[in-house]
Amino acid sequence: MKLELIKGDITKCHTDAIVNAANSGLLGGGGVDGAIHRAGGSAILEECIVIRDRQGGCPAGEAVITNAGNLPAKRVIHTVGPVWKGGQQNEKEKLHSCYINSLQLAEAYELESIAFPNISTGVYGYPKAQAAKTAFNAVKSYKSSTLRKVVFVCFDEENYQLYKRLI
Ligand code: AR6
Repeated sequence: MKLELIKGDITKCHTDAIVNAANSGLLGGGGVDGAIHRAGGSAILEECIVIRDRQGGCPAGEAVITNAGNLPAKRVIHTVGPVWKGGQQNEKEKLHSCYINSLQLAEAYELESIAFPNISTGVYGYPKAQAAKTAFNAVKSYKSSTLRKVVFVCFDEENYQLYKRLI
């Protein structure tokens, strides 16, 4: 699996899947979630509603997959990061699971490339350096036979510099 780093807007990515940092309600929100639903259009939300009706939302650390509406990607994987509460509430394990479960879903759908935002490092307040290490370690340790490329998409300069050092 090739690892890439870019600075920019994940809605512009042409990878097979892009990952959304969603909330457990799955009905959209601010940050990258808002950007994805705005750019992708209502088809994504419609599928989120179906999933929500079926399983009642998505707990932190887990992931679900939908169409990608008008986005250049083929699929959106919605994962729910942990809210940072000081580090004693299994935040690290949950964040690690976000990456692993998203990769597993991409593999189950035979996707070859996936782009991740810096999950939990916005509204959810996860310290960026710690989140970057967890994200990087999770992806690095993942062995896949179908996935060829993983892209880390950093929106802000601080995250970009942190990932640059790791990669
Ligand atoms: N492309 C890539 N990354 C982005 C973009 C974008 N277009 N926009 C923001 N980011 P956040 P969270 C980065 O707050 O912390 C939502 O309301 C941003 O700089 O989007 O997991 C959800 O509905 C940051 O580094 O997600 C949830 O309620 C990273 O994306 C809640 O926020 C994550 O910031 C989730 O909080």
